[in-house]
Amino acid sequence: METESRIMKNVTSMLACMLTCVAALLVVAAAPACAQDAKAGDLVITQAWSRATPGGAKIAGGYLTIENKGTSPDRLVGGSGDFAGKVEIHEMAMNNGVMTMRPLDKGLTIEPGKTVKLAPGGYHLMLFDLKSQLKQGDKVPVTLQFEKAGKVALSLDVEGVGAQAPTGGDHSGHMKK
Ligand SMILES: [Cu+2]
Repeated sequence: METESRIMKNVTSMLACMLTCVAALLVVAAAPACAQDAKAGDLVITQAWSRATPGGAKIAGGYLTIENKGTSPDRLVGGSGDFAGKVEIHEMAMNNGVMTMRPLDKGLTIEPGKTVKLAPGGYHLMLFDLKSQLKQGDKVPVTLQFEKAGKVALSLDVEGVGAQAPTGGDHSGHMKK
C-alpha cells in the first residue's frame, strides 16, 4: 500500500510539472495574438502592453515591438498619454553588476529591416505621474513620437502584476469589461 501511494505521489508531481510546462508553452505561443497592430509609415508596432500597478504607484513600464519595414532608420523620440504626466524612453542595463536604468536622451533608433523590442529588463517606456492605477485588462492609450513617422496612437494592454510578456491569447480579461 505504501509503495502504491508513493508511486501515486510521483505520478502526481510529474503531471503537475508537465502541466506547468504546457502552460508556459501556451503563453509563449499565444503571445502575438491580441494587441492591436499600429502602423505609421514604414513602422509596424505590435504587442504593446504594460503591467498592472499596485495602488498608489506613480510609475509603470510600457513595452512594445517596433519593426522597421523601410529602407532608412527611424527613431522613437518620445511619447505622451493622458493617464501619465510624462513618458520617457529608458534603457535598462547591467552596470558593474548592478541593474540600472537611464533615459535615452537621443531616443531609440530602429534600423531599416530590424525589429526592436521594448521588454522587461531592456528598453522600455517609463510612464511617470500616473493619474490612476493601471488594472489588468485595461487598455491604456498612448501616443508615440517618431522622428520620421511622426505621431502614432496605440494602446497598451495591461497585463497582471508579475507578467513578463503580453498574454495576448487570453481574451477573457477584455470580455469582462
Ligand atoms: Cu525606466
